[in-house]
Amino acid sequence: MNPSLSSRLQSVLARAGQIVAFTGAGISAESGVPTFRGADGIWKKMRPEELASMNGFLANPALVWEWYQHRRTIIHTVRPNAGHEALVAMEALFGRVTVVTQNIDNLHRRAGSSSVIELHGNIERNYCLGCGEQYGGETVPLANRIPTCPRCGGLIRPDVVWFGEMLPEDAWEEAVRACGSADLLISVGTSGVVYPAASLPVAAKHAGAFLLEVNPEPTSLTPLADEYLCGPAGSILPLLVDQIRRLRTGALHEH
Ligand code: BV8
Ligand code: ZN
Repeated sequence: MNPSLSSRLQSVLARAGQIVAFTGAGISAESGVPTFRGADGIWKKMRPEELASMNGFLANPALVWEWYQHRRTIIHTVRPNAGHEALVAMEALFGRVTVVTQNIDNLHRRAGSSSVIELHGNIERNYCLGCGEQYGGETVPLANRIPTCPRCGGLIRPDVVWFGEMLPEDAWEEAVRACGSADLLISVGTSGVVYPAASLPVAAKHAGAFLLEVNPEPTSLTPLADEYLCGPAGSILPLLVDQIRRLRTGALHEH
């Protein structure tokens, strides 16, 4: 499959200065990380509110820790895929690609992206509910005892954004700035249903960005996209990089 890029997209790629890649769970799917809403979606088996919320955590911290440990185990066994790596290649071609990710799996950083904004935190980090002290991934439940803070005895929780929680202010501000000044926003692997993150591609488009969506299925964002490339990120993004290289060498004439 060779996505024939529209002449509009080709001209955007030929001169794009500010590129933002807005990513969701779908870009990590080919690494083997389950998405939330797909057929293998982790929310198929359990309700997100029970697990990815403060109430859920306080009601059953052991279950929530077990869920995050399960996801950490998966993430420690997987590697970034060709989709993550294509965004790194794009960064080399354009000098900078700002990755605004909803994912907590650290795969963009592991792939080598140098500008990653984590809207929903990072599963490798934890912090104390009592005093806010940060703890790393080595903090794990021992014999089902929930990790507590050696400083103040408070409960330690994963450093991720749960439902009903504010996004980290600095990450949000940085993401809004990047999306507001993007020439091209590539939305990859997100169903676009969780707010306020899902408002970012819309804001970018309204601020004048060319909105490109990469997803094997249409989403709520597709009607707004200037171009929709239907397919998995691991195939589409490397092809996009290949077309950019050919555009650069003139092998792909703009028509
Ligand atoms: C907040 C971290 C308030 C934790 C996550 C009603 C209407 C509107 C909003 C709300 C509402 N009720 C409640 C809300 C607010 C709520 C929300 O939006 N709920 C939704 C469900 C309706 N939002 C919040 O609570 C946020 N906070 O609003 O605070 C507030 C305001 C002021 C003051 C105080 C508080 C916080 C939300 C953050 C939740 N945390 N993750 C963790 O991971 O455990 S959300 C989680 O799901 C992800 O981070 C991501 O953001 C989100 C969506 O997932 P996606 O990444 O899109 O993945 P999904 O599975 O859905 O889709 C995968 C896609 O990939 C699919 O399209 C598929 O086709 C595609 N795909 C599959 N394979 C591939 C592929 N694409 C490419 N290649 C492939 N190979
Ligand atoms: Zn503490």
